[in-house]
Amino acid sequence: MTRLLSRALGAFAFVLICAAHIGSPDTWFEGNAGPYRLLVHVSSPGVVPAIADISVRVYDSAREAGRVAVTASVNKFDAAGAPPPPEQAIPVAGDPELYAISLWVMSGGSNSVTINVSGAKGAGSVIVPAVFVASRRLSLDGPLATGLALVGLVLFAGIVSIAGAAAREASLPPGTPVDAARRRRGRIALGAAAVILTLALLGGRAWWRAEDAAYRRSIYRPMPAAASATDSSATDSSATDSAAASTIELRITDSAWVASRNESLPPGRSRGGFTPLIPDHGKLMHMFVVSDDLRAFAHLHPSTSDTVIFTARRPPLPGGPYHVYGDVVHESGFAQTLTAPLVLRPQTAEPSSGSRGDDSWHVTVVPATSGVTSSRETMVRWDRPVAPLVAGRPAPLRFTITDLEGNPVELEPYMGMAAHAVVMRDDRSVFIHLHPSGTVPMAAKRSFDLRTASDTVPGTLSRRVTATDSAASSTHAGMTLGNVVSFPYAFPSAGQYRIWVQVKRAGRVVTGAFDAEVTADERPAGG
Ligand SMILES: [Cu+2]
Repeated sequence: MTRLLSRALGAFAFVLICAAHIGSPDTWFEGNAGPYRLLVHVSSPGVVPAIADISVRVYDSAREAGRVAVTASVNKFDAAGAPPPPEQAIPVAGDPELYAISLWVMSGGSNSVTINVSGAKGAGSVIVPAVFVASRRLSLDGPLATGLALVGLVLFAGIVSIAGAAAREASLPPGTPVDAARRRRGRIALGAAAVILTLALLGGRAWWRAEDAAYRRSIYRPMPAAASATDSSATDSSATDSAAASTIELRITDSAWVASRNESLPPGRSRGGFTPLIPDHGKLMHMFVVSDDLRAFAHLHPSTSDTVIFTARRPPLPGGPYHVYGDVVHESGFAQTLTAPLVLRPQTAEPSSGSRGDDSWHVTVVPATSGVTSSRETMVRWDRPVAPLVAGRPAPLRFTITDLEGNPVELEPYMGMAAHAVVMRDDRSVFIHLHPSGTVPMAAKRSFDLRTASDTVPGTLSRRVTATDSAASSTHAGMTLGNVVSFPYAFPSAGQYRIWVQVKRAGRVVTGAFDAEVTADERPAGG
């Protein structure tokens, strides 16, 4: 019985599988709501439905403390659905700029959090896309499971013996001896109660298992994908500029996705639950190719004709085991990272760092603790906080870009952004692509900003998002950028991380690589 119960109560606790960005499910967003600049953090509960904790930092609002009103609401990506009324966020004691609120997330997938701020400077609001997926399975284990199993055993024995005793002597006056017939009746009742209770427990177990199986099916996994590389037919490096250049290919193998692309469906019809892809910074996929020893890194933009096979030109990366990460954004604002292992064969061309158009790559030959950059003219310095990096605690990643003499340099937008960063844990359990605006892809934000109540047919919204994305990518002339870039973030877990930071200067992409050691949060859980 104990075995049955403990088995029914689950196998192991707290299995973290993955989320839209690998291993880093929280949303960070820095941007403006009307006259106020905000830093928004939305914690991902990892199960749906559940409560998400949201914190909003209203920059430079300390003087207005108590007079700034912050409200928030969670809204599922659903054009027909009416948004819920916003709820009031509570000022956090001890921090005059910080407001906190906990809101229910009722359905998984692409959601958004709308933040409204009003104060002396005026009022404004901002929509922050947030992907909520079931990424873990909570279950019972250890002392709690054993304790509950023991309680269950006692209850079982209690009910069975009460049933037996009731049938045997409930109708006898006190002190009357029990005869053989009553004894037999008692035993029959005892047996019957045991059989009925066992059947009820078996039924309960079947129900539990069905629920558990349904939940396991709802746990999010990115679309499966496979990566491969082709070598150019020619052996000399002069072939790298010909059509027969070596390529790296990522192919989505999700059967529902592939079927929806191959069959002649009306444009935009979605199958397999995913809406069509929309471009982010003008690209349908941002492909990152990272060697398993983290020394070689490439940020590529493959071309595709069917959104199933994505092909990029191979940069001069050294041979060895790699993993490919393909960041895509769906029309619904749902962002996911497709991943697949890849083995690159060594090439005759010497591995090197460089860039070609918007594609860039960086090969470090020494451990990257000090910030090795891919350029001989540009330095990227990490303005590391004095305090150690702690898992789960906000620590903006700030970098200063200078020339070799330490003078500030002029940055250019790299695909419409001041900077791009990739954060990866050395065991590949965390992979995330950050911008100074946070973890939210700009395309996801646009899909919420441009959505109207009439966008009920998949494909209509994506056309408008595509139009504004290409307009935004081509009109960043005159955009003023300092030489300091900062990414809002908190490392999700303790461990060894590598960070690649990418900026553009004088028409060339500069990549800096940094190592970070993140320690565990020593504070008690829930603090
Ligand atoms: Cu980027």
